[in-house]
Amino acid sequence: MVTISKKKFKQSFETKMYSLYAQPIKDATNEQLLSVLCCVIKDIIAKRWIETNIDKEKEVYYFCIEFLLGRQLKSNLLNLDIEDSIRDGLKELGIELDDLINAETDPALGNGGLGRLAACFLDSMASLKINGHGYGIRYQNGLFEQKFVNGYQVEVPDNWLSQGAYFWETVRPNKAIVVKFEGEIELVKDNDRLKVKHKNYIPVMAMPYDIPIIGYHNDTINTLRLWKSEIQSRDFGQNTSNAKNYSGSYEDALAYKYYAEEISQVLYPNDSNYAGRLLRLKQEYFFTSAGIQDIIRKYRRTKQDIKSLQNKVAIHINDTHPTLCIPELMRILLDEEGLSWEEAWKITTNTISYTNHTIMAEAMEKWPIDMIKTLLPRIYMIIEEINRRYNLYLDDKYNDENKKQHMRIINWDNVNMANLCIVGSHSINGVAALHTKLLKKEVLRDFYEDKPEKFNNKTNGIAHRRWLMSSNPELSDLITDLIGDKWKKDTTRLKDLEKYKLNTSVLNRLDEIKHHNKEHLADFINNTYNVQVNPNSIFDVQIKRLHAYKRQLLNILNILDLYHELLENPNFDMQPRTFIFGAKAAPGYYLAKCIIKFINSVADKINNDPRVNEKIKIIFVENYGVSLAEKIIPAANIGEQISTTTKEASGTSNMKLMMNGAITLATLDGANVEIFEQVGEDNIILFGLSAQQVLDYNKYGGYSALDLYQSNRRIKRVVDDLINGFIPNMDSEGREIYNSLITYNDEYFVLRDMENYSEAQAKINKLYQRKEQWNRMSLMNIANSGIFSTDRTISEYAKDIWFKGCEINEKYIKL
Ligand code: T68
Repeated sequence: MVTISKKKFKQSFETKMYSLYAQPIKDATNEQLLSVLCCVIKDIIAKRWIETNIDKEKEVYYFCIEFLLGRQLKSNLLNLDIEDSIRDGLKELGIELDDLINAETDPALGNGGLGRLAACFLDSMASLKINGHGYGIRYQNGLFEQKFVNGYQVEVPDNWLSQGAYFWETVRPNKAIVVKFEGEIELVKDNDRLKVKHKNYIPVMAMPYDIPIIGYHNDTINTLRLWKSEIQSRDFGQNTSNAKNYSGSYEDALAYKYYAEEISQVLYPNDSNYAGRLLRLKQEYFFTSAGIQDIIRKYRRTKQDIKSLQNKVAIHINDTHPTLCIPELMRILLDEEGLSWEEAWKITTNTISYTNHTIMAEAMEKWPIDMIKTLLPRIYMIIEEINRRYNLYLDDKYNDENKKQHMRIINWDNVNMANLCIVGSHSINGVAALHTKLLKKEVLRDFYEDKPEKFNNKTNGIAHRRWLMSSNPELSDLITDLIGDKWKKDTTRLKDLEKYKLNTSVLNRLDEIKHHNKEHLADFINNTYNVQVNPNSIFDVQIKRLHAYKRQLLNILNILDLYHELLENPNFDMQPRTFIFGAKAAPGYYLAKCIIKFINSVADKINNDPRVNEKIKIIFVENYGVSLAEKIIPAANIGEQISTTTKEASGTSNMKLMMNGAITLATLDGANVEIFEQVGEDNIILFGLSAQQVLDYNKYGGYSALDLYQSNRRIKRVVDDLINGFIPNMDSEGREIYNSLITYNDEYFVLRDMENYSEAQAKINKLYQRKEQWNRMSLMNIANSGIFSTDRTISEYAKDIWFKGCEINEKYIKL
């Protein structure tokens, strides 16, 4: 553990300010002050960062195409336990720490749940002293910035590097790696072996930018290594003699520069959807090849036998985007290490493990053969051989052609990436119990029946340090006052809070804290959007990507219904509510954008209608991301988790909200099922179709949205509002949504679940009026949220997957 005295800190700060900017502190901007502070912190941790990198034990490499880190300063100070001395030291220098915390950019290098999960995993790996590092892409432009113009989503490029640099990163040109694209493969005879020669390829330089990942109150500092693509302008001792000659004309040189730099230019703004574009495939190979080459280079320096790789290295593929780790590792073992196919395959499959994050068909990556063949000729040869051998296995074992076709890695002129992952890894996991069950029973049934021992569940989690300790300090302090601070390292101890469930003063204190957080959020909303919200109203929150299956539409249609009820009956019993939405839609996802416009238009109408706006307010925050989530979640009374059952693999905002004392309003989907199991039926509000009902409807039909619309007055009333001008300026968007519900028979069962949802909302209305009971439910949620820390998730990955069968596994079994 580091310590730094206030005096020493102030000296270092001043010295750094002079050496970096040659100016007195009083002249510096907040950005400059922040950069100086980051440098001072990096100096403090440098020695330990180096020491963590001297490998002693098996290391984990977590490959993910997105890392949604959020701001780092506050969480680094928390983990290093130096916030107080730094805050005081800065104050004496005339600087407010909070100003610097807010001056930090929020790197949006991810879309949503998947990228944020990866960031929470890094935090927990470091905090559990696992040598676990992340590999990803340093996108020049992260996820677009969302603006609303007349209620429409407009995307503005994100420029997170506008300050010139990201203060936490360290670039390491001496660790750059060449990644080879295109060209031709020649097999040359070398004695009695065939050697692979890759000719006329396009070399792209992968430049590593390292971000330290600091463990909580321990000495571990891991690394998130993000690669930036560049032209290969310098020789870093890597043999590129067979590269294509691109230095002919000026045009050629420019075209090459464009080719290389484009790769890490921008994050694809899709979630739960397959991009299918050549540039995306380039990104996937770019970071997997750089990462695998980096791992092998480091391993070679240990001078250990390559056949023992699996004892020292675990490689985790987060979703299918890093699938090419499999053929890339094979390529190195075969072509560079000279191993036989069988040896290489054994090492590869024993080293690699894979997590699936979705069962939705549109998210499943399938790359056309021709695309892979042209872009990655050697990699394609290896995939073809993996497929050929796997087909022999299938033909030997099964007769059912249909089944075999479904399991093949190459089918219908595509490479099926999930199939390649399943065949090439020793472990396949889903991200919540229900999701894993659906993988085994439905989507991946054939694979599961073939090799059941490979499949396992790892229910997601959240980093409680960021999502409770750092973002809700008042609640965190109350918990510590009540049960001591052991919960910070072992969140299952939160359970001890249950003994206060009948203690009125504790319940009141909880309520006060929630109220403070609501006041803070109300101030923020007032200052930012110029809308007054009432902190005494119920704060009802739905924050997640905008997707039809997540059913923001169900939420807003129910609000419209309440609006009608209030207009018809002004004495309608209703606790005032503030409905808070935060969501970005993929730029090409038209229906999702129509829903955004619809929510904004309904908000506009209701918020400006004095007949009801004491009772209902709707706030759609612009540009939802990690920093906004940190403000909203501590203030929430209700967390809306209302996806169509079977569609949400896990969800993670459900866990963040419950841990902050919100009551979950949910379908029994994803990890909601496990939240329900933890808190019991008295402390969660459930509604909607069961998983089996959804599966049955999908299989056998039997649902008619039109019938429901025609027979249910209230449903008809809100659906008609989409097209009858009741909500102004919604002509084409309203029609689009209407068609999705009626013409296309409501694929996500919005109308089917509507009545039940509205009953659940009415139940909440009643419950909230019994304040003590509500506060008790809130306490029970906090007390039972412990298992949703990523510390639990990561210790399960450690003992069941990464360190299974290893000596050091002992250490993780005890966690
Ligand atoms: C999410 N997936 C799941 N995908 O939807 C969510 N997809 O249920 C789960 O909790 C979370 O993963 C973590 O397991 C995503 O967030 C993406 O963001 C994504 C990005 C690129 C391509 C496809």
